[in-house]
Amino acid sequence: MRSSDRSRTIAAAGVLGALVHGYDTSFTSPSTLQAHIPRTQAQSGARSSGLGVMGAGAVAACAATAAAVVRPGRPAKGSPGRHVGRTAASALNPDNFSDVCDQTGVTLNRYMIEANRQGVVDTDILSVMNSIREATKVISKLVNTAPLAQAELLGLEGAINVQGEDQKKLDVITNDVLKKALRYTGKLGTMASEEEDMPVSAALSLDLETTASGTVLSDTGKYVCVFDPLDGSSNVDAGIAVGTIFGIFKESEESNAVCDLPANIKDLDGDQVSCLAATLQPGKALVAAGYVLYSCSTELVFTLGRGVVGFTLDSSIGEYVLTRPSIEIPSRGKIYSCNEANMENWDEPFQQYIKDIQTGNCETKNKYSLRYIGSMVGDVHRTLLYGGLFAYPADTKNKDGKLRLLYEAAPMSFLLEQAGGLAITGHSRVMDIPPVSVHQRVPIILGSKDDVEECKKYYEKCDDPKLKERCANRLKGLVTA
Ligand code: AFP
Repeated sequence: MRSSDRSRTIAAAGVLGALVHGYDTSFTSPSTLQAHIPRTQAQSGARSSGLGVMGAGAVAACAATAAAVVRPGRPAKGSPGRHVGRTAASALNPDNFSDVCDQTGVTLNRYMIEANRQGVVDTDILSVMNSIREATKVISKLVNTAPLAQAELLGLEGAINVQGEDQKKLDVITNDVLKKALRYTGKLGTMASEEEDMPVSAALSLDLETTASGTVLSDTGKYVCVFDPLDGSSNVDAGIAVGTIFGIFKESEESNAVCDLPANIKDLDGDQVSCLAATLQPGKALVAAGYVLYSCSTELVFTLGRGVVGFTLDSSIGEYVLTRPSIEIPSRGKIYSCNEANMENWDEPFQQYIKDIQTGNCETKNKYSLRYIGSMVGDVHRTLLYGGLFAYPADTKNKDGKLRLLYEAAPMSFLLEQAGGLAITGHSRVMDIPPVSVHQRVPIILGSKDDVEECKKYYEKCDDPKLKERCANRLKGLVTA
């Protein structure tokens, strides 16, 4: 647990991981990438205590929804995202759940209770996921009803967020919804959001003593949650798909590690330094990650480090219901997704790769189709289900691309790897990059394993030393972005 007097300073991020979190910061060749499987309680044989086979919440949900008659079915064979035979580290098998309510199917609550029973997650993660569930239901409602709400809700709030972008009211509101929901778990040590300039203690700047209901919040959190509450928000006025992205790290138990503080954060107080140290972990340290897509339907897709599962919000009962028990990305696709307007500025290998898949001058000889929403969650969701490739590569203007490592690229990479896909920056694996700042950007190319590997060959063939150096430096935590 963090305490305000704990003095932790931060080293150059390349060493930070090793010092603070104890993981391997060495270069991992993307050509030998394997799905990252974090140490879970299941893997260590530990088992958390507490909840029975069917929690009271799940029973109540079933009873309360007896009028609903459709039990969500499984995806048909060959349908997008169908499980195709994962063995190791696969998602929970809902066929083994006893007493599933015929009316609702497997709700998210029920699924998480089973995950806890099976030792995949502890009760703290359960609480954090409960908060994400409740907050994203509210965000779904806000997004869906935004055009009906007051006109000013759609407009600019007038503030500029920490990225220097116009901050829309919905950005602010959704950030608040998620932040408050997460704080009230009492299970988080630290939170970092796209909308905040620095990570914050989950207990700080909130009246610790008592909430409105008189509940005392505890500062016992051992997890760190990073999130982008409303990614793609510039699309929201046009009613185009947007999403929430989240990632959950575990706070290091070696919290007294002493590192050197980079000059630019010397003004931080002890708590801020602790929060920063807890937050700056590479993707391979994530214990859970996912997104919620607010579109024709509201889809929650996540990984607990054991495969990928998908839930759909059934608004008639206000519950997320399991609709994709195990998602595996096809090993090849026929769709690429990127902002092609940037093509002439892209790194040469990516330019060449795209030209070749456009014309069929590639391994499959297929001419790929372009689909691009400009909303990462929507574009990644389609890529996950249909296969192919989503990318926001580096270009001459943006040498680190546009997307944020901590709360966009890393969680999505974890998810993609858990679904059997890959995520690279060009030469290196996104999950291996130690962040040096909360809002650090990183180039990303993710998707079907064979497509990403084919794309990576273009980078390997390219002997541009500057490009190689940029990739290598990111892995060493030498990026200043
Ligand atoms: P906004 O949140 O400002 O709409 O940005 C969305 C985003 O971060 C990501 O969701 C998209 O993939 C990407 O930016 C789109 O960027 P371009 O508009 O440059 O293509």
